Amino acid sequence: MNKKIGQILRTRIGEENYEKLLEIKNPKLHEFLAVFIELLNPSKVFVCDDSEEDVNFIREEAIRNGEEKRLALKGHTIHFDGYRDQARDKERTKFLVPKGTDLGPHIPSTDRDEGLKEIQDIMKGIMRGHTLYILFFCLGPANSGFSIPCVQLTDSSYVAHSESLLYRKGYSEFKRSGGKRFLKFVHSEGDLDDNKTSRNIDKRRIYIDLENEIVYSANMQYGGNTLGLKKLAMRLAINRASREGWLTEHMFLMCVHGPNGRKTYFTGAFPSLCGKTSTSMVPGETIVGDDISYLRKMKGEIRGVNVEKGMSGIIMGVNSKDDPLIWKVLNSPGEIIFSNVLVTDGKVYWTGKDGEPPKKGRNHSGEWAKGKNDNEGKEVPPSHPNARFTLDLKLLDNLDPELDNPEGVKVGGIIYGGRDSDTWVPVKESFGWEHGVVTIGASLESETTAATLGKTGVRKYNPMANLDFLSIPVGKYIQHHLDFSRSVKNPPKIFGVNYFLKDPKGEFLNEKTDKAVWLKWMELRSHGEVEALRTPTGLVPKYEDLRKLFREVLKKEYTKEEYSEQFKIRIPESLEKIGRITKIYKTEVKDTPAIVFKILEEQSKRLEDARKKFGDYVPPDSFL
Ligand code: SPV
Ligand code: MN
Repeated sequence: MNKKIGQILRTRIGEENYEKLLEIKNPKLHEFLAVFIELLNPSKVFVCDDSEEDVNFIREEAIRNGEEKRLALKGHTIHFDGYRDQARDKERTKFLVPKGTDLGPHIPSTDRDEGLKEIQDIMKGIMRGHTLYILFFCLGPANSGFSIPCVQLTDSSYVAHSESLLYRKGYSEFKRSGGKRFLKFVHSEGDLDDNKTSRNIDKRRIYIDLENEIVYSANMQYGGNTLGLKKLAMRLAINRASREGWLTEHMFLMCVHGPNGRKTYFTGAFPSLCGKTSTSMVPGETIVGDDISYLRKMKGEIRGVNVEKGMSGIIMGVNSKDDPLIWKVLNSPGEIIFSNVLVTDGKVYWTGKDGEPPKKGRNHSGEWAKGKNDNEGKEVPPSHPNARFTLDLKLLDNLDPELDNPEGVKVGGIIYGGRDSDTWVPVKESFGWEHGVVTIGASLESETTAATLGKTGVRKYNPMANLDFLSIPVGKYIQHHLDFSRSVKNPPKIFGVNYFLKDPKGEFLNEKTDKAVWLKWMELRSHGEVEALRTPTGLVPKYEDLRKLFREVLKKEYTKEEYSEQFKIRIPESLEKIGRITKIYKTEVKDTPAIVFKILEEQSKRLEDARKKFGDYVPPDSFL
């Protein structure tokens, strides 16, 4: 170790912590730590290795500091984020870019030099009186072609505890490999108020320095803003992946079990609150991950891994009927952090849980009773719509055995889904890779819900459900997807799903449990074992195949009327959608690849032709 750096570390962190760092032979790491310890100026430092003893210390710290409180069931704890710190803070999240860099209007950025100065001023001395936890993790399975070592600095024991559930341990990986090209995350919750929530709201910032691969996050606690390895690392990894020819995606990874014990793995990208976690947890199938995947070309195949090893899922709406697997886990002892739900006498309640809501308790707004209004006169629900549960996947009975396979799993299909009340059919397959990338992935939209601020039912463009995290221009990202399957003999099929179709009265046309059937159909399609109907917008199931699957999977009679209504091709809405998407690519995405327009135009032409022949709304059987 460099002498000066060694001296700084030794005097600031104590002999025991220093010994732990000496085991890692990486001068860049030592320098990074010394620089930031001087900047943050914590009163204490704790270097966490992979031992159970150290992880337990973090767990206990969260209780001692009051950032988490124990609940009635063993292992369960509750954490509250500030009332205005309940979701990803898009406004204050920015990429730091050198002068003259243009990432386009969808990707917020600010001048790198100014941004660095601003955030370093905010973070100067921010940890006075706090303990700094230094944590090592590995994104993706350890010791594999997918692994990315990471170091997290944080003064929040809640953040540290959450990450110990969500990410693979990395201290041994750093010792083994030196942690070459590691990603760096620097977080401070800043001053806390009496409720243990961040006080200095005006100084909240998330600044992403792509050049040094450092993310700064200050004066906030909500996981999406603070858990460095989640969406902050994802932004860095998207950038790296685009330079190295692989993909970082906002995707679950799951196994769909086909006939005769066949296992087919699917990834799926959905914007928040569109059923991503619940799809990956469909009964009968097995889960590898519910949020972020890395995909790489290996041995002529596309292979994927779960970047994480835990789950931080939305709890709203989880009930015993629709989500039996997660329901059981949430109601059993085990290590689970609940956030922003209602707590009454040590028991938790969330919107949509079985049973009656309690009349009072404590939630993200403080003491709560039914009818409570916030400062703006808005009624405070018992739990926040974005309230979450965080756990290690090993708590799940349906965990797939391939989670830690260093070579990942072969991806047999890719699914995109959004919240769409009137256009897409419940499930369809693209004509091929490019058609899928353009008309499904890059055309993804989702309607806003009551869970997000602003008007409901507004369609938001969200290519690959990844718009919030893109660290390269949108056109470049799409080109990268188009190129990705080159040199792969049988690339995964691309599917689009829509769980949110409504009838004219506004009632959903499908049950939540129907997705189990769509998954089985996609599994069969990915092996060419059922036929499909060729419509202008893609390949859709045949009635007989779905009828059989509904009987087998859900023991339900699926009628021809339901099928015809759900799978009719809605030509006016489909054309309007192409119009909206084309406009965005023409006016807002300067670097749109030309093939995007070509494929969208061809789709319009097919729809126009079908309209001439069959009218506006075309039952699927017309395409027999
Ligand atoms: C999402 O919003 O997509 C999440 C939760 O998975 S967060 O950690 O906020 O990103
Ligand atoms: Mn997510």
